[in-house]
Amino acid sequence: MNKKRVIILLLVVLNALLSVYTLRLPTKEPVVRETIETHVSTLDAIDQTEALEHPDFIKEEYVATIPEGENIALGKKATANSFTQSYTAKKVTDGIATGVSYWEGKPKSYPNIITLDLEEVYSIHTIRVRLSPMSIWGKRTQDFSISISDDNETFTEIVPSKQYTFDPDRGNEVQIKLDNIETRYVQLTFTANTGAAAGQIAEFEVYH
Ligand SMILES: [Ca+2]
Repeated sequence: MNKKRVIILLLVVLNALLSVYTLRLPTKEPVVRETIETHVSTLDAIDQTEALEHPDFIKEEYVATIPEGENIALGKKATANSFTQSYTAKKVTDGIATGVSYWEGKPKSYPNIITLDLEEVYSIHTIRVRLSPMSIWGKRTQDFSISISDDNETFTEIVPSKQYTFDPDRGNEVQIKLDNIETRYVQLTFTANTGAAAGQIAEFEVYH
């Protein structure tokens, strides 16, 4: 064996020894894992599903609930004691809640009274008062009472004046449940509106 071969053999042996040594080197992985696990256990992270469902993180998506039955006000005659510009009472029963299809009383002339004629006596269970759902119709409150009549002369108040909130994030509408009241005329008397100087309705719906 010449000198060159001896050197090569020694290098091969040295390389083999280095490989064995490297394989036997203690890995730091268990130590690191232990550290991480320790921290994770103390952090006790909030369950992701729970966090996503927390009301502070979620903006509830409003889904309108249409009252049961039929809107018997649709296409019926509505009259008011006042209106402004082109926003006449007949706009509240045309089935269009958006755009300029709304009634607005004369500004600063409360009460603004609007009366719906159902043309015959019906048993009604829900009144739905709507403004345009577009966000340009910002959140507001309107105060009104509800009265009924069979002859359009003598009215009986069935729901005293109350402040109702109209919020575009909630469909810009309010629904008032009634105990199956029989009537031909339904009247709303407005005394306040924080979004305008008079009562406003895009659609005045009555369900039976
Ligand atoms: Ca309308």
